[in-house]
Amino acid sequence: MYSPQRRDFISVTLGNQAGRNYDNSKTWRRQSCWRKWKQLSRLQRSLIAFLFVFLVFCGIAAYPNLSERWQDTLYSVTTGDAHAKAFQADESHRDGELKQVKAAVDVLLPRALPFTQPQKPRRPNLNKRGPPVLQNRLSKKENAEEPKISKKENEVEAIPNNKDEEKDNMISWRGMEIEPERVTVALSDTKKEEKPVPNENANTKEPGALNERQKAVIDAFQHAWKGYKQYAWGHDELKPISKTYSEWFGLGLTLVDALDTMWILGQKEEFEEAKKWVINELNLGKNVDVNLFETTIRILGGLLSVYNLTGDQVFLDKANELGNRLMPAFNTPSKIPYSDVNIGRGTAHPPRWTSDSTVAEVTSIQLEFRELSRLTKEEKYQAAVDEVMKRIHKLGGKRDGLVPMFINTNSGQFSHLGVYTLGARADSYYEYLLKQWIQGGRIEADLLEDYLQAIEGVKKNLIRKSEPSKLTFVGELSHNQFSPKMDHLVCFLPGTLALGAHHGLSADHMELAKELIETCYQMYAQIETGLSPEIVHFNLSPHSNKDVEVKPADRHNLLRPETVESLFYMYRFTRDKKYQDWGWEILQNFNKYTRVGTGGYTSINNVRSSENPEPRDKMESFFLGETLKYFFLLFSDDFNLISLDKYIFNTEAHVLPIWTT
Ligand code: DMJ
Repeated sequence: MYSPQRRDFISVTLGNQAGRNYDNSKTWRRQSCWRKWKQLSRLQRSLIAFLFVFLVFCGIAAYPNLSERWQDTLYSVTTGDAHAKAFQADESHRDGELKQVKAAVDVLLPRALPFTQPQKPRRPNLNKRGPPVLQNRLSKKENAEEPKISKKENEVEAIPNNKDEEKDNMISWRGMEIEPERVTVALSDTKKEEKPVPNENANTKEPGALNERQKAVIDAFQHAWKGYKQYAWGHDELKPISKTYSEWFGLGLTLVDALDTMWILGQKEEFEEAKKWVINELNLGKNVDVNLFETTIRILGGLLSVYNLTGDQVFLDKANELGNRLMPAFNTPSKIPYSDVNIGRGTAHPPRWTSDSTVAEVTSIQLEFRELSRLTKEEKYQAAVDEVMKRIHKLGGKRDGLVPMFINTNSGQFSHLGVYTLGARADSYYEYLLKQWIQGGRIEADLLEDYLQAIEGVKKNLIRKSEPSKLTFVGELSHNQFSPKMDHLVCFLPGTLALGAHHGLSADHMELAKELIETCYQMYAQIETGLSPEIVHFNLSPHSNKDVEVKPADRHNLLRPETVESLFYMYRFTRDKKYQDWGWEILQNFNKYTRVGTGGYTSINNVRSSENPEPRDKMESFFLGETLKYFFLLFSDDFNLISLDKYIFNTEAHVLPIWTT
């Protein structure tokens, strides 16, 4: 009944199982296998052959998936899980353009934060496109908001609670990790303290030995002050040519703006004299309409700064009085403040022709009001300005984090949509996002998120290179049309980018800062007087023979500080002397073309004419408040003189402390 093969098969199998006759030789095994195969029936052989082919086919089909898993496993074994996650996120970034960025960030376990060096640029991912993602490393149990970005478009990865608790407390963005610092940010916390915090960070240090360039700045200051004192004492601005003054708010704008500069430059006599004026003459109850933003950054900021430096209570009392008088500006249907306040009557209103406010103005009063709350323990100041930021954070109408220039005080919505600039009416919105985040100890995630998104928005929409020298510049976007127009005001940006990198943000920001400060310097160097015009247009055509064009209406120079300000930051963070040298050239050109013999400096109408730059007969208060202060700090090699690890500058160069416990 059974075939001989079948019987043989059985006997061989048994013999093998018993292990008898097995001498471990390959010859024996080859012969035995072949014999076994020959002993099988045709049906059995076909079945085995089919099974074999099927298995090979399955193996080939499954190979790519398996190999990816092996790669990841191998990667996480060799580099750690966090890196593996980042690696995976990077890979997923390759899936096309990101349309919307939204992430929730929270902070759980603050600890002392060393001031970090910029991180090395990450391995470039050539396929990566679109704006950034702020990764939320918050554990689910902490009620993290779900990331709202589809995996396909870009990855937002809420990394689960793992053994490494510290990881959960980091704000992570594109692989860079920023640890928060414990600060006295919550007003409810500060309320518990009994007394206002006095000037705990006061910098009462005498300036060290001065170098020649610093002495030249002191000389410039004294010359400017001489004109102001003689012809404009106690008034807003000096008109140095006509030897008189102009009034804007009638609050001694130049005098108050210059107080902390005098202190830092060691001009003690002048300082004491000016202080007496503040005590005896500064009348904050005047029936006068003032601009909320300008009064905040110049006068409130100036008073807080000098309180911070000297610890003299009189300045804080004045600041508190002014803060109170400015508060009516926030009584609007939308909580977005009006542009103008009558500080005597306690009434506020928008400009006559519109119910809009300027976006930069309503978002660049926060550093000052927040600091006033911290010092006075009066919550209302911080509450009012935080509300503005909260609303703007959520608002539609931005483009890749870039904001329009106007906002309506009734609806609380952006108006005049479609125009995006880093220049006038938007500039300091970006600056204050970063600086508030630093001021508060780097824990307010919405500010960081908005700042990082905006910088990506700048890179994506506004950055171009000029011809023929390939200078990197920041243009404007108007209803999808790119314009190669750059205000001198935009030259705050290299300094701000460098400051962010110093506080742990991407090293890419520092690279962009280096390119942009070169451009800002060229806006001076390529002009006949060596002074920048108010606005330049860059050439994009490959056939152009110069990078910079200046329209007749844009040829003026108002003694603005932005380039000197950025040079100061760049020197502090790179220690590259070329930034000091560039600043020195600029100071000499201010002296050559804007210094008025009888005292003071004047803005000019035509930077393109070294023969006749046409004096405008006005010395802006920011020349003393900002430009000369930044020159002095740029030329100083004492990096503890207003250390950037302890202080931030408001947008008028007034010194405010970074909050610590
Ligand atoms: C200053 O009042 C401030 O720097 C403001 O942010 C912009 N304009 C002037 C200086 O140019």
